[in-house]
Amino acid sequence: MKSFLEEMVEIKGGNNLILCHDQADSDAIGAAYALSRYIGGTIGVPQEVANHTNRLLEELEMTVVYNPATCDYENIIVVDTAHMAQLCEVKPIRFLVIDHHSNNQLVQRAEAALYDEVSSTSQLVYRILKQADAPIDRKMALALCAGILTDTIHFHKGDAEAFQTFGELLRVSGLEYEDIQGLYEINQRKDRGAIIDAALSARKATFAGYHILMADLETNIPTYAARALLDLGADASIVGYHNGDEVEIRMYLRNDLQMALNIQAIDIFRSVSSLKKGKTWGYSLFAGYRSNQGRLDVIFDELLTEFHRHLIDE
Ligand SMILES: [Mn+2]
Repeated sequence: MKSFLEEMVEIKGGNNLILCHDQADSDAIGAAYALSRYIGGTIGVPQEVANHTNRLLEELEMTVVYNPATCDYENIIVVDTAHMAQLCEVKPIRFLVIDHHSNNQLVQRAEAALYDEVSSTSQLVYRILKQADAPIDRKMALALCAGILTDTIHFHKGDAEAFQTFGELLRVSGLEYEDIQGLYEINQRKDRGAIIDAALSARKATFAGYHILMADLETNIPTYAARALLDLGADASIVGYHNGDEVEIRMYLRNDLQMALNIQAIDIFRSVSSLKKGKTWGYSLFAGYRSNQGRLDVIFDELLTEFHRHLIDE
């Protein structure tokens, strides 16, 4: 049997599509970018890239093709994706997979897979590049480091390989930690003020000893604010942004709360009826929601009920 590296060598320079999940995050984008620099090809995203990834896209000066036609490509490599549903209407028939999520349902159907439940897909792409002895330049290193930094929630968690790979990438590229951190920092004093206001006016509920913080925000940076509330000590941080008809919500869970809930962050969003009108996405520790209708107070109440149900009632 061919190794995964041999598969990559075989399609190198071919008509390749590297396909990310919808709401592609920095790990999907970073892994796809670095892989594309080795094997060549187009980077595809079903509908949208996650907002927080915009600065990384700018730095990498990369082009993403939205809603790519799978029939236009000879080889399709799906990255950082666990379920077909995450690919929306872009459903490849023959494909390869590189992923790290638990319960991956694409691996079985893939023609070949590099699958390991490590901290990020970017680590797995780094393994390929290293085995291939491929040169890694500054942008490739930035892409992979960005994937590792965000999938470990800025090293709130992370396996030894995540730290080691991150360190090796800094060393070979001459990047500094601040270069990657800077991609996700809020530089505007006004925006930092909005996050501080959100934290100070947050609603706190404690169930079974777990602290759940909920806040709304006037500026459309809920992912940053949710991470700030997590840093503050929340076990679950939920931040909403509301503007006219537009509603955006982001939630982070700390690992031990997720284990206690025994349900993924994304599944909490899916089980709340007021979130059925919009679009939900995410994975075990993070969930996002977007809609053009909805009331944050109603949604927050329902989310709290859901936490209560899992932590107290069951
Ligand atoms: Mn990932």
